[in-house]
Amino acid sequence: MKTIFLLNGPNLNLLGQRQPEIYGAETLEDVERIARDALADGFTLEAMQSNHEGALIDSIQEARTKAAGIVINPGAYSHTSIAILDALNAFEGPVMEVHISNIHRRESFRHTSYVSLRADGVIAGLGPEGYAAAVRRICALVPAGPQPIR
Ligand code: CA2
Repeated sequence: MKTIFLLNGPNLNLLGQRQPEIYGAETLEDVERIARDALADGFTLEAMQSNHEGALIDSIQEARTKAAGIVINPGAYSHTSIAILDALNAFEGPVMEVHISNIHRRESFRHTSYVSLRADGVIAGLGPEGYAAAVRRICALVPAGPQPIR
């Protein structure tokens, strides 16, 4: 079984509770289920959300030995965190960056993402469906066979 890490950053625990006009009505739990439903055979999903940059970095480092790929919505850290970029640069597998909203149609400070410098793909504006597309892409990119022991 190969593991995909699904990481959600700050404030995404509030999904479905506020600003549905931007982020939709689905909760974080819904998003994690949508992502899980998109897994190909032989893959499993490990999901976490944190409001703390260091906790996200700890998970990315953990992924180095435990995950075949990472789907990450870094939230506002996308636009600020060189530390998350550095952690992702130390991960060898595919990385998909997801934004629920279309960050390019929003304030200019959301138009750049440090994480995009590392991501193999970037999805923005598809709503929760973006997580499913990202999971499908990771499954397609990861070679078949057992997870290598690093
Ligand atoms: O569109 C996205 O997924 C974002 O990564 C979401 C971040 C934002 O800072 C990025 O620019 C784009 C914010 C997540 C906040 O989520 C909330 C959800 C419901 C209510 C309040 C905040």
